[in-house]
Amino acid sequence: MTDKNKVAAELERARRRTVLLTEAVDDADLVRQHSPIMSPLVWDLAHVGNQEELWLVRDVGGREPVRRDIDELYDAFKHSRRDRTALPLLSPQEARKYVGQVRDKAMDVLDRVRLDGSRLAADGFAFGMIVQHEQQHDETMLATHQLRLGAPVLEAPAPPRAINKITGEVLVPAGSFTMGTDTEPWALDNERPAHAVHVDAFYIDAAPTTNGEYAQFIAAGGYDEPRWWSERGWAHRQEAGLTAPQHWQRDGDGWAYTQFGRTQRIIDDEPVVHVCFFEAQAYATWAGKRLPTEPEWEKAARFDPATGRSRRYPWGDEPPETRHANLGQRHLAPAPVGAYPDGASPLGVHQLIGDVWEWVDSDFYGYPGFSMFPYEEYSQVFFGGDYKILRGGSFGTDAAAVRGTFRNWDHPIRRQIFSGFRCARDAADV
Ligand code: AVJ
Ligand code: FE
Repeated sequence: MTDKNKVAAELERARRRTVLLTEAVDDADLVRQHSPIMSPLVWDLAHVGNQEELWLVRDVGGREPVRRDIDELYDAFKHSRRDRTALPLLSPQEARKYVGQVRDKAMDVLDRVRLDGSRLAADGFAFGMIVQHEQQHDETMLATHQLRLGAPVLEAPAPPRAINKITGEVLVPAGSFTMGTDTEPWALDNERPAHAVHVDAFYIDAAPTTNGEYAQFIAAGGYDEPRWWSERGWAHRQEAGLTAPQHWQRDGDGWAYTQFGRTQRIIDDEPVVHVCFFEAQAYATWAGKRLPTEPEWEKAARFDPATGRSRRYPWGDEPPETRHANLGQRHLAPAPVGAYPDGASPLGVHQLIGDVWEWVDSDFYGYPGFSMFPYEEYSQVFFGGDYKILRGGSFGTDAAAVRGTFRNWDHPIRRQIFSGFRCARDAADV
C-alpha cells in the first residue's frame, strides 16, 4: 500500500523546486522568452498546475474545476513554445495563486481517495505521474535558466570530487536480459512491459565522455571533417555553424564554459554537456567507437550477472541516495568522472544515473506489447518521430523522475538539455 504521507512529501518537494526556480527571477523575467525553443517560465508554472488540475482534481478526484477557461492555453500541443509569450497567459501573480489553489484541492483528494480504487489511483500512480511531470518541467525550467542572459541567480555547492580514476571500457557479455518493467509502480507507459532482449557482447565506456576528451576531438579538427559525421549530422553542423558544445567559448589556447551566468575554464574530467546527438555520434566515430543502443545502455545499467536479473538502478534496488548519483539540482554541474563509485553497476560502469543525459543510438518506439496509459500525448504521439533516446538523467533531474528503465527523448539537433554521452563498440569475437 502506497504511503500517502510519502506521496504528499514528493508533491511538496517538487513544488519547493518550482518555487525556487520561479522566485529566482523577477516578474519581467518570468514572462520573457529566453529562447525560441523554450516557454516563458510563467507558462511552465501554470502548465504544471493545469496538468495537476486535469489529472488529480478533475479525473482522480471527480471535483469541480479550479478554472475551466485556461486548459487550451496550457495544452502543450495547441501552441508552440515560441508562440506562448503572445498568449493571454496568467500573470506571475495569477499563476502562483492558481497552482496554490489546485494544490490545496489535490491534497484534499489525496487525503480522501482510495489508492486501490481505480487503475489511475492504484499505487498512487496518478500522483506519481504528476510529481514526475512537475519535476520534468523543473528540469526544463533549469534549462531555460541556463539559456537566460544576465547575472547568476542560482546557487549550489560544487559537485563532489573524483574519488577514483575511472578510465577504459567494460565488457558486457552476450545474452538476454530483462528490459523495461512491470513492477515499478510509478514507471510511465513507455517503460512497460518488461520483455527479454538479446544483446550481443559489447564494450561500453566505464564513464561518460569528458570535456577534456571532447576538447581533443575539437583540437583534432573534428568539426571540420565530414567523415566523422553522419550525412544529416554534417548538414546540421554546417547549417547551424557548430564548432563546440553550446555555451563553450575559446579562452586563450583552451576553452571556457558559461553555466548559469558564470564563466570559467572547462574542467577536463567533467562529463561534456550540451552536445546534440550528431555531435555525440561524430565524437564516437572519431574515437573509433559508436554510441550504445538503448538495450545496450539499459543492460549495462541494470543487468546483474550474478543473479541474471535486472536491477532498478545500477547500484541495486534502493532509491538514489546522495552517495549514488548527482541528481536533483543539488549541484549545478555534472560531477567529475570517478565521483560516484557507490553508484556503479555490478559490471563496473560508472555514473549512468545523474550527471548528464546520455544520447543512445535508438529511435523512440513503444516496447513490444506497449499499451498507452493514461494519455496518448505522453509517449505514443512521439513514437516514430524525429527523436533519439536519452538515458540516465542529469544533475538537473530529480530522483523521482529517473530510474534504470526511464526513457527520455528529443530531436537529434537539440542541445539545450543537459545532454552528454558515452561510447561503446562491438565485441563480436567474445
Ligand atoms: C519526456 C522530457 C520529453 O518535457 O517534453 C512534460 C516530458 N511531457 N510534459 C517533455 C513531458 C509532458 C517530456 N520529456
Ligand atoms: Fe508538460
